[in-house]
Amino acid sequence: MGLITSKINRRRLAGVLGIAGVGAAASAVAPAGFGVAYSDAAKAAANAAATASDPHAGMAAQSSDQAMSVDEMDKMHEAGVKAFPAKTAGLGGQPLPFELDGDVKVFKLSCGVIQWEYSPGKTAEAFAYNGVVPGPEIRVTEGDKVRVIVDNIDLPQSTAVHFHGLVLPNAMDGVPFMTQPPIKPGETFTYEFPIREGNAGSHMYHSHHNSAEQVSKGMLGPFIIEPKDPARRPTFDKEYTLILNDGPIGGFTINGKGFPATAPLTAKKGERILVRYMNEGQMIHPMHLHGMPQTVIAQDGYLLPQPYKADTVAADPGQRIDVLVDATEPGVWAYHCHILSHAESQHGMFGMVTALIVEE
Ligand SMILES: [Cu+2]
Repeated sequence: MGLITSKINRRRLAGVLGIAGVGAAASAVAPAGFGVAYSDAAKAAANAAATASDPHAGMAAQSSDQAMSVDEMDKMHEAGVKAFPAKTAGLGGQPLPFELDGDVKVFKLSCGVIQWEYSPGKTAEAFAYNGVVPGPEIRVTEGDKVRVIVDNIDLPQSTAVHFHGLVLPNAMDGVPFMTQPPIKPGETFTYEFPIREGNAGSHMYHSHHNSAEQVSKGMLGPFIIEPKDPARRPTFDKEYTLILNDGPIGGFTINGKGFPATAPLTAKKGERILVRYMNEGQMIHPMHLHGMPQTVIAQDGYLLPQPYKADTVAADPGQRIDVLVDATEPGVWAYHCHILSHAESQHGMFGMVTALIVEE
């Protein structure tokens, strides 16, 4: 009877804590009663949780020093916030210039391997377009004719580029063996297509070959289509694109960087900003802005029939969500993914954290 009770308690505890291995840890001290078992089990669970919350090696500063004092922990949290926004080498997502060939806008993307600094002093091997993560921003207008020349300069793999969200001819869809041969190392491929009316909005381009590795490692970028008639979109004073990713380069990142190397968003009081979330990762990322609501106006580039307000806006993998924020409240407002293990550890905030700074 006693044994059964103790088993149930351990199981219930494991269920509450969401940890599978708690029973074994508790059984080492089983006869001593629930209080002791709880204390030991809780410690074991805390240890397991600390380890489990760091799925990407080298991503966050989770380690085995569980005996951190209150002041030690606070100091690490403070240091992270004080370092924000921290300088790192490399800045992705900047506008890509084009050349005109007649009336065709010609963009060039090169593919290669780089070392990418995702957080101060921390680098990882990345597969990049034009040497940056995210790749540079391609921005065109409905009705444009577009050519994108992709040069696989020195990837150790073939690749192909898919223009995610664009309505284009099948042969330009960028799926090896389905619509085109793979672009082998040393080869180029030219994509050319018109930008259709009705396709305005926040889109993306990314690898569609060995994509779980190539996109995770940086082969992604924003593809923004302006409406031919700007009156068809809500107005705003400035805009930001936040590309979310999770994977081998820095774990949880916004625009290729993890906190404190993420860039803050800024606005003067009274300004309205547009934020384009683009989820290039493999997990959902509910982005929570403190202080002011977000008005969701578009999904995958398409304007919603009825915008709505929310304080936490999730983007599924592959989705783009556009929101407007009226910067009504001055101050430095935390802005982060609300899957907390994507944003904070016992060593402080990291990963998908930035801030909206509203100036008076
Ligand atoms: Cu997240």
